[in-house]
Amino acid sequence: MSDCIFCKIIKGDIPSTTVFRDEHLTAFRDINPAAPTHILLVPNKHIDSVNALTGEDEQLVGHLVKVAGQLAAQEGIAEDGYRLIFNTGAHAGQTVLHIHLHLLGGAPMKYPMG
Ligand code: DGP
Repeated sequence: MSDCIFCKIIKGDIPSTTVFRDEHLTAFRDINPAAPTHILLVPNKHIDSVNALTGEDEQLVGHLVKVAGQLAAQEGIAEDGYRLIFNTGAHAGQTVLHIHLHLLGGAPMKYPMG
C-alpha cells in the first residue's frame, strides 16, 4: 500500500535498523522502544491486522513467530524471557495498520499491561 509506513520501510524508502530480512518478512528495531530489545517483525506483503488474516497466511504467521524466537536467541534474551504481541485494533492501541509482531525483552515486564 503506497501510504503505509511499514510498506515504505520494507521497500527501503524510509530508513530503519533492520535486523533480519527474508522473502517473507522484515524485522527492524522499533523507533520508540518500550523495552531494551524491541523489534518489529513485519510481513513483506501488506495485511492490515490479525483481523484480515486468511487461511493462506497460516504459514506466514508461524514463520513470524519462529523467526521471533530466533531473534530472541540472537539478542541474548531467550533464556530470561520475552513477550510477543500482535496489537489488533483501537482498544489494543494498534497505530500502524500493517500487521506486525512486537518482540520485547531485556528486562522484567509487568503483566497484564495497562
Ligand atoms: P502498534 O502500536 O502495535 O501499531 O505499534 C507500532 C509501532 O511501530 C510503534 O511501537 C512505533 C513503531 N513505529 C512507527 N513508525 C515507525 C517508523 O517509522 N520506524 C520504526 N522503526 N518504527 C516505527
